[in-house]
Amino acid sequence: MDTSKRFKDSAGGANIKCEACRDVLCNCSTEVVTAFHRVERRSVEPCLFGKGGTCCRHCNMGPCQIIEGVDEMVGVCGADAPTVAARNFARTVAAGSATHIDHGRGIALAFLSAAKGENAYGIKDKVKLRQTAVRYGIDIADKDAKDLAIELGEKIIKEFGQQEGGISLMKRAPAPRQELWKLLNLWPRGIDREVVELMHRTHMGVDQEYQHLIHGAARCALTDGWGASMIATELSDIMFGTPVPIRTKINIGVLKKDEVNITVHGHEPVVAEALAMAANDPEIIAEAKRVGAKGINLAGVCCTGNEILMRRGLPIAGSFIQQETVLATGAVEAMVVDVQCVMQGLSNVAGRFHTELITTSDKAMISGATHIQFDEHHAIESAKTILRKAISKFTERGKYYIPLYQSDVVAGFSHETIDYMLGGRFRDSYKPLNDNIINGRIRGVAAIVGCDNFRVNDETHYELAKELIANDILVVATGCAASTIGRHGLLSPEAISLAGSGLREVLEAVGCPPVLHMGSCVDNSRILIALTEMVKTGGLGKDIPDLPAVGCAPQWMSEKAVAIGHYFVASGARVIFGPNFPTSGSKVVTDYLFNGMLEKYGAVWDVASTANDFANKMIDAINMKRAALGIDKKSERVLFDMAMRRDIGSIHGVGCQGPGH
Ligand code: NFS
Ligand code: SF4
Repeated sequence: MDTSKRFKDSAGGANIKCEACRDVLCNCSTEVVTAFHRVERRSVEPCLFGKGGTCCRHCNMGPCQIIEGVDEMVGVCGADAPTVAARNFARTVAAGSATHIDHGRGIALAFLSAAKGENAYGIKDKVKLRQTAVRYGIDIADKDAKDLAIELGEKIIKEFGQQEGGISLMKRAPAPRQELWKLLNLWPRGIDREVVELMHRTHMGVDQEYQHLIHGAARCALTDGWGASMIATELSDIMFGTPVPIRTKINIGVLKKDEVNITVHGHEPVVAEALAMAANDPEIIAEAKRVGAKGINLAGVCCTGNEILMRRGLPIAGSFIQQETVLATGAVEAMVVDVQCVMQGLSNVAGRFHTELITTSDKAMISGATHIQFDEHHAIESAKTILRKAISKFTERGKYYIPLYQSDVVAGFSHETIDYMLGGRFRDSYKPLNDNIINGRIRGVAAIVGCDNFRVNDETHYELAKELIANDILVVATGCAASTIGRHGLLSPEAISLAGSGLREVLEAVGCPPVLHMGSCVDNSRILIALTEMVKTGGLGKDIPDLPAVGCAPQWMSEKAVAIGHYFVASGARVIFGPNFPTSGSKVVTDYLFNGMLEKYGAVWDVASTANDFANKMIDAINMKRAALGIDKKSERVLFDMAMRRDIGSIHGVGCQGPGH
């Protein structure tokens, strides 16, 4: 792997100059070391046992490295490869689910405070408030928004600690799926309970039957998708507004040379929303001007970026793999972080410049960073303290370099927006989508979600997205995959020209880009609802497994991605991961996940490596579903050619602002 090329890519394709050699930002004199360097420098290759999921360190008789089929290579306790691989997989699901559950809980607590008027957030989407209250069985008659929100908030918070009774939002799923979940004992009982139970079951000497572990992991993952993640999405929408299509920009060039650059990184939108509100305060703007800045430029990184991009149209400076590069420009006064996907390496990069790295959550501190505890009950005051810290750094900015690379995007495709755009103002509906899938203009729907990863070629996401849209497949995207696709130009309506003729016709009529940005990773819950609506609209089968739809995470990195993948599979959607799979050390478990799950759950996992490999598998999966529905027509697989590649080149925004003073 060529580090400098990857680093250039993460800088939006530009040569970020270093202050001494004015070449690609290396580490020669600035000693800016990023993950692009660290991944190259690591002298030890990833351990095959660890990578394949057959290293067990669940007790102090180990660690035990297990080789499937070799008698001497079972654990000291006798655990074999399927048990260990399934146990590790389940624990990954538990950890991933826990992050979304804690995120959902944080949002629910903030929502209840907002309802009681105890913080600066309000109730923006009253329609969704009422709809959600009904889903929780609340009688909405004669209740004002405040009372309703308090009742809803209290009810949702109880669901986290509940022991029995079931997760309410699962009832949004297609009826046959709900029946199946009941039949298979997959309906989560309480949100926290499922994670605690799975941690218990994966302790040494508890659950040791691989299919049973995968089943436990499925119930836990469903708690994430249809429970905590959906709660996070819905309550964030009610508080901060349900996204509608919005034009903005993505990539490192959104930093501004003459403004105080503040990047917000992490996941929960409460801090970023408060910063956005406070940054509009005339008093704060005046303070920024007093230090010689023209204003305050708030830009996102990772999923916090996706949250404020979707709802406020604020730009995204970078995805996961760009987080250090954004700081390596030397142009960022402060990076404000909360939780998840925040790399420790940021502290070193920030330390090379005037940049203040500010942690805000009592759950997450980083050595070398400044901690300013965010107090949600005094959100604006907390935000102002953070902004003032950043403003004070502006005059300390030294040499900097902001590449001009940025791409125009249209984001904000909540499930409600898709419903509205496709159905029109007076008949919100998925019917036009279903009709166009049935008549073959649209072959199917694909989701490209999840992380980007320093060990994977950065281009997989957009190469894959191009292939899919060229083959008349409507693509939806979330998380860092959406940012990556955005910086390569495919979230813009101009990219319609790259779509196959059938898809193009539909997109031109409704005015959507060929890839719909549906939000952050918790917003994968929007995809669950979109799939459900497609089923309920009719004509495409009775349950999610019948739909010509498939999902993938080509560069998965975090444990959250595994939890997400598993709730999609347990919901009946096929999921393809890449470039490797976390249970590959056990053929037995991997075969069960890739084939055996089909009979019970109606869907399976799969793995692919290159964009072409993914495209082939995804198109085949969609074609198979079309055939089963009896709506298949002969349509040729379009291969991406050089002319199409050149077309996309003209969509990228290119150039540079030149080196700083
Ligand atoms: Ni999802 Fe979003 Fe990005 Fe991966 Fe991390 S920020 S929650 S986990 S890296 S997509
Ligand atoms: Fe080894 Fe069994 Fe202990 Fe795991 S639980 S470390 S396999 S002895």
